[in-house]
Amino acid sequence: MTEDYKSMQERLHEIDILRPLTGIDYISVPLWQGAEMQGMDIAPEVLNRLGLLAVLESQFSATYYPLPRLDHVDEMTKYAQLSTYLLKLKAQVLKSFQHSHLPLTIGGDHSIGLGSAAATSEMFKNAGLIWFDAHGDMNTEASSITGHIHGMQVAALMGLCSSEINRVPSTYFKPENIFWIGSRSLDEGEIKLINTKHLHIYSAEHIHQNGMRAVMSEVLEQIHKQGIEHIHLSMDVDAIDPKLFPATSVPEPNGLTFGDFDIFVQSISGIGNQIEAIDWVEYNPTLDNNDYECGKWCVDSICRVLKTIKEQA
Ligand SMILES: [Mn+2]
Repeated sequence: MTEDYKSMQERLHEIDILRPLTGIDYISVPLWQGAEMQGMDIAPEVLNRLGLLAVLESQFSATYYPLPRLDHVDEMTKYAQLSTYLLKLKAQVLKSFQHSHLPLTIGGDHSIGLGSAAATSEMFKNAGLIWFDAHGDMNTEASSITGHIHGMQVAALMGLCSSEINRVPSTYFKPENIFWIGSRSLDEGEIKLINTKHLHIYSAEHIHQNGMRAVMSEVLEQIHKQGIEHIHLSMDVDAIDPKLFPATSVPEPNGLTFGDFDIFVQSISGIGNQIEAIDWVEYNPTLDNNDYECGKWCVDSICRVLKTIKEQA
């Protein structure tokens, strides 16, 4: 860790008034190595071609911080290499907080959530995390079948991993402060963890049975009960059903509908002023149709989420 980084940490802790937000920092992260599948790395570039950067600049006065590519990753040292990269993202997100800006991190694969949410947990006491995703992403090095980091980052955010990735956060999320929305593909090791730690899992099946509105009102009630005042929102597009949103690399059937997503966005407007950071990940333009319909939905949805927050801030 560099001296610069350390002194920035000290300065950050002196800042206690972060609202009102004074702007949005759009951080693009062309990372695919956390998923070990290419395609997601060009998501920011395609979304910008579809108007994302222009609309963020014109309607939200956003500033653009494109992160460089991570070119070569060695299988033997991948945890260390990815951790170094994710620490750079974390530093960038901390800088946004320092300027009272809202960091909007666009991936890339979902491993980027480790870098960005590590900044949120370090910055805000008792921070909460909403993990909108078809997957649990809470495997450890021991339980992961693939060894892909984009399935392990929440375990690292709780401090449960053993490799270098566990050192990306310096403050871990309390397991009870994490809320999984839309999960439906959980590995054996993850199910064990859910049962031993009594994690808040709101599966897609549970949402189908009870409705998104009821589920989100329960989530918001828990957030309030646990005294969580600062929330990191991590949005993986694969939470949506792949019949509706096919442009993602690890699709899982029986997902959420666009209607569920709309209700989700309406619901979080109730805590819009508590949302400190947003990730948007796992869109794979190479799997989109010729009209980039999924990409256009992403641009529109990102703006809707931001609008919800901006109106509350
Ligand atoms: Mn996922």
